[in-house]
Amino acid sequence: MPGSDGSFAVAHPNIALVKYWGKRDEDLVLPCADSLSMTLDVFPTTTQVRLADCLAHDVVIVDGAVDRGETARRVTGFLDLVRERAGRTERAMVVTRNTVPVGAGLASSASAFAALALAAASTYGLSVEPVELSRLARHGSGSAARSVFGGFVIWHAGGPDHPDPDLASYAEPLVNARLDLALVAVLLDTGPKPVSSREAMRRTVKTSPLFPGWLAAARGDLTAMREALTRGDIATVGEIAERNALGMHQTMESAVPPVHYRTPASYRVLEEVRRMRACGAQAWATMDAGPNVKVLCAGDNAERVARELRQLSGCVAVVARSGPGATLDRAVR
Ligand code: 2P0
Repeated sequence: MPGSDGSFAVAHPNIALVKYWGKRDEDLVLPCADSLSMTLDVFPTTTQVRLADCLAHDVVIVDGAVDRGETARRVTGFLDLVRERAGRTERAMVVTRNTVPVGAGLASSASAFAALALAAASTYGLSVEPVELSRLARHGSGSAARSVFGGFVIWHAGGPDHPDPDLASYAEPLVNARLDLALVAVLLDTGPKPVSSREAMRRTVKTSPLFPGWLAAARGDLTAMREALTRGDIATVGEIAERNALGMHQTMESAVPPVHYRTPASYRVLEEVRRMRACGAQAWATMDAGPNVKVLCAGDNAERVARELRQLSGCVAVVARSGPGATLDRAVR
């Protein structure tokens, strides 16, 4: 049971090796296809949810400042769902701290809504069983369903024919994966992005002529990725992840109007990664809804790849490895 300080939860971002791009149901946040990710050990979000019955509305404090904008609106919408399921009405004080640069395509909403889901479920008395929690976190932000778990994680889209599609779409750990994978995040620009990933996804699904082809390829990518992770085959993991991510960017760049997250600096890093590979290095690029490039490599090679990328790009490059799932943290105050 939460104490008078409510519940504190910690969650980490994840990086998709096979991307989630496109919803088939916006209200329930149901994706068009399964996706597969690795939860990271860097950039955690810590969130406290405390009941505040004296308040007329929820108060949301992000990184020390009261938010009255889009973030607060999304948090309140999520808490309304939690309250409805819990049969409760009390408003809450939500205090959250991010260490990931917000809005830079480094999955801040994944760690944010995974931490919020766990802290809110605990405070309002809902189940904190991980699969149920992943379904709940999904309503806040799709990718948050995956950050509930540590390591390699698959998020099931759920079949459209399932009698309860909400129940059918959840994340779970990939149990047979055996690969010491690391990621080097090259931070080119950590400012806010021009178009939200939610809007970019919507526009892509509606208007991109490339989307159906990418989606069909992504389904094959997922099967091949699972097999490669089980074999510990880093070259295949890297190749699939790179082509899946670049294909995703092509879909949004061909939307109407187009969404361009890749900047000249992103293209330079993508080119450096190809050059490193041509010289024999095992390194593959992936990108999300932002300009930053993340480079996948073997864990024992990560520091060397990061040094080289810092030299070539002149940018900050952060090494991330496999990290834990969301946890309740009673020590944080
Ligand atoms: C992913 N991204 O699989 C993909 C790849 C960005 C690019 O999940 O609308 O913030 O809240 O469900 O989870 C970012 O999308 O979107 C994302 P919503 P979310 O990691």
